[in-house]
Amino acid sequence: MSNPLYDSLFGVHAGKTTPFLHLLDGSTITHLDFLETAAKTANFLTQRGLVTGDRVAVQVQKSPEALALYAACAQAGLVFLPLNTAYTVDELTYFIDNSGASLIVCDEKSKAELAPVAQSLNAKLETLNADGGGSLMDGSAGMPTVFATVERSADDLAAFLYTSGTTGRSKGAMLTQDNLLSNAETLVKEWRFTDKDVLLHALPIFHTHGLFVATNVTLAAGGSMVFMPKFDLDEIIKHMPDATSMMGVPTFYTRLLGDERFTKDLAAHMRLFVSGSAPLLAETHVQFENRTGHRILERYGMTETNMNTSNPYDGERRAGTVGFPLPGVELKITNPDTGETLPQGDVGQIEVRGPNVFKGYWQMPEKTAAELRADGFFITGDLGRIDEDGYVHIVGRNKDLIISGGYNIYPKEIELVLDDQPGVLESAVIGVPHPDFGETVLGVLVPEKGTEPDLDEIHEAVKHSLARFKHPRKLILLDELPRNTMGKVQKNVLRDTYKDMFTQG
Ligand code: MCA
Ligand code: AMP
Repeated sequence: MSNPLYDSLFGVHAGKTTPFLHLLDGSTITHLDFLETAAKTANFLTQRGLVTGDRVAVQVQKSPEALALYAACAQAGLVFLPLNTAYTVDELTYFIDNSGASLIVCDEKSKAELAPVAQSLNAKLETLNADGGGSLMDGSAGMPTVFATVERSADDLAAFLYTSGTTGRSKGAMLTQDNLLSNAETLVKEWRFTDKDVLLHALPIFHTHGLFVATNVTLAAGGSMVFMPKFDLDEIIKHMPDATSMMGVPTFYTRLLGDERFTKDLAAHMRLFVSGSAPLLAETHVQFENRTGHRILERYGMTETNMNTSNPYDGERRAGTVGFPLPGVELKITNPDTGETLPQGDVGQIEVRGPNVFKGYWQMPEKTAAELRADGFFITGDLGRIDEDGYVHIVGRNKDLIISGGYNIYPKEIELVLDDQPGVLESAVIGVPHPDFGETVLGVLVPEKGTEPDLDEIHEAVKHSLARFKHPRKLILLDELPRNTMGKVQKNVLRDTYKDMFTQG
């Protein structure tokens, strides 16, 4: 094969006039239409001077054209770099600079702010709006509907996804064609996807879950998707009777359970609900089964590894566990200090190896070496154990991370901003339980002696630097942070003190 990812996910559907995307206005986009848009876009990108291996940084709303841009990058051998639409210009500047992107594709609304960034970093800029308008599609409109697929091998890079870290600076995870393709093909088999499947797609397409799991699995199976711009309870409920499957973060499921229109009858045509990206409470699992008769299938993955484990399709889907390692994925529990494998049943750090595991962090050899062992095992930073039946349980994290509504938030990144504010001596950012998002962000500030920081101004400063979902929902002033005898801040003490802040009353 000349380009495994393109050929297996997209090219394989050439000429098919069956639906690929069902849109909310009732219209349908066939595989043929979709691939023609992708080919036109690939022609345009190439004509704009992009060459194999160039990075394309994309911050756009979810649309069929945005998905076609992903296909176009695969076809033209470009590295697709999707970015959360919530990111601020400060955050974007770092990603564009660090990745050395040759092209930025953004919404018309961000153009004025991003044009100087593009110019200073020597990147081209095109626009793509939520309705498909903008210079990217204007430029592609007159292009040929066929494109000679660029040769790529399984080990070539297909995508970069930025993931934050405990030091505050984001790292570009380099994903190869095979990382994406092998995982999609495994999941199709494990979750029994076929060309009869209609997936409710309400996730964003700038992260692994919505793009490399939901979309790639549907493509690999030849199915179709009800393609929603975002999670909208009314639309989910409206379209569920026509669908067969849904993938979502736990917030999707708690929101569905909070709506009385969500009944056993409504879900009768569905064959599979998948949850991931954050822990699904055992309680949600049980309530869901009581309401619908379906057991949610929980799986576990990461940006760097795609999916690692899954509960079984046939067999017991055990609440509070993430199931078994996927075929081809090795998983072990090790001692975080020595790296030695621990006896079965002990809690330790989760390490994984397999064709799904990324190639390393872009231009960060030390960070790569710290997390990806020479023998191929990746240190996930999650803590877990394997029970006597082989089910993997995630029991905690060995990394300072908050997961809010499925989005990862690294406290360090927020603390760096808070520490810089006038009157702030130091800060600690923690995650506390939240009924909708699972966890939410709380900022604890210690004022400099004799000062009283202006909390409104601090909220404003954070707004300027960081994406909305990272903003502390509340800031609290404390005279000092709890510390252990080594002087290390005891975040567990803070988490315990404030654990009921958003869940009571
Ligand atoms: C929106 N807001 C959030 C979040 N989403 N704040 C914290 N955490 C969030 N996740 C902000 C909005 O900007 C808004 O701010 C306010 O919270 C309430 O917005 P709301 O309308 O309720 O939110 P929404 O638009 O309905 O979004 C909630 C959501 C969404 C549907 C849960 O966040 C979402 O689609 N999450 C999925 C994330 C995902 O795909 N993760 C996968 C990563 P204001 O009120 O000020 O306007 S991949 C991954 O983790 C690995 C690989 C894996 O295993 O999958
Ligand atoms: P990210 O790096 O943004 O892709 O997030 C990956 C992290 O999400 C993992 O390291 C886990 O901490 C968490 N995660 C993903 N799926 C699950 C799950 N099913 N249960 C608990 N945590 C999960």
